Amino acid sequence: MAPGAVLATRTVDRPGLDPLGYDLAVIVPTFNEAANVAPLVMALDVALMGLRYEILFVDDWSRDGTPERIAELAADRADIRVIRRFDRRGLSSAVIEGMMATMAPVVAVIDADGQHDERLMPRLFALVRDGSADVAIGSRYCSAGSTGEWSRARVACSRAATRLSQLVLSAPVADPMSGFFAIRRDRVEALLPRLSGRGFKILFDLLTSSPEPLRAVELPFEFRARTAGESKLGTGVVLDYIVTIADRLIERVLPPRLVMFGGVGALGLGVHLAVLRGMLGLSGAGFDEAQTVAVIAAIAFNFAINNMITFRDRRLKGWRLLTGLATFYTVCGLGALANVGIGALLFAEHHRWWVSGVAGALVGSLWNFLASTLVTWRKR
Ligand SMILES: Nc1nc2c(ncn2[C@@H]2O[C@H](COP(=O)(O)OP(=O)(O)O)[C@@H](O)[C@H]2O)c(=O)[nH]1
Ligand SMILES: [Mg+2]
Repeated sequence: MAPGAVLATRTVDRPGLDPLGYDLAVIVPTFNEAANVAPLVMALDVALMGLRYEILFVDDWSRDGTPERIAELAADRADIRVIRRFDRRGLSSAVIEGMMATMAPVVAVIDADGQHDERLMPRLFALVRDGSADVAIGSRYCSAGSTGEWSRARVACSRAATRLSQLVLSAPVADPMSGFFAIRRDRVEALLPRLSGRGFKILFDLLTSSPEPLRAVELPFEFRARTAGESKLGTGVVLDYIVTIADRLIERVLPPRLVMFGGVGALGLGVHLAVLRGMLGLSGAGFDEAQTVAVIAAIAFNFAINNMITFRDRRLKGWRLLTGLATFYTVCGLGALANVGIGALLFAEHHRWWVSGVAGALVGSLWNFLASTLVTWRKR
């Protein structure tokens, strides 16, 4: 055998095994789909014949009898389950919670309303199981795909959204908004801390949160009309989608840690003012003393919150808290000097007072962020 052949077999990376023996978990998010769940289960049973699969509904407290219908279906079957969530809505988070509640190596998502062609699912599943793809997508736009009986306006909207999404996708995907796909569970698990979990486009969330592009394969299918019930996606969802894209764009330009550090700094300013006000009002202290105490308190506050949130993955504990606080005071002290220095320099060059002030503060804050990342919360 050629050496290359050995290497090839060794590098095929397949998803693992489920201790319960399922190959596939089908996640079905539901909200008021009472009339649709039984036909869906029937259709899945036909389409997936020969596979070991479980069907996992995630219902957000439907009041139309959906969970009761599911309970009837599940009465004599261990492979049908329902997770019920109270007082929460959200397609993405429902799907994520469903994926986390199974040990099957491959998870697939499908609408409850019959719009997705379940006959495609065995092929989506096979692509992922064989290691040919990390995620296999049932796509509404590929050459032979179709949008069925969608209204014209909705098709236009959906196309525009897809085009917009290409801005933040690392690899081109024709239908990144699809709600019909199969994915390796271990990939989802690795991405969990990065998912926004907000909104309704879980596939988009997964694709854009992966540092290395997921290997995606798309198969076209004809998007059918809803069987019963009504669509839950209204204008709120569009807004949500725009926020999600903006989120990802900002994240690409500004590291999330820097944004968080800035946010904590803004809170710290609030602490500073509160302490200053308190000192001046209560103890009748002079301004200089009050200001000094306020600075000390605000820096300690920033340290504590940054340690808890911004740098939670490098959190300092025990005696390191003390040395960390000491280095943070030093860093912020130098930052303040830089702040004053830059401000004075610009002001001396006849820049406006507020331009000088803002520039000083920006440089000082940036210094604080960089220096504390490298010193106080350095990687160990
Ligand atoms: N658990 C849960 N499911 C939802 C929610 N919103 C929609 N769904 C389900 O997600 C699937 C897609 O929603 P649908 O209204 O059909 O969206 P459309 O196909 O884009 O019109 C359906 O199975 C819905 O029942 C939600 O907030 N929570
Ligand atoms: Mg639908």
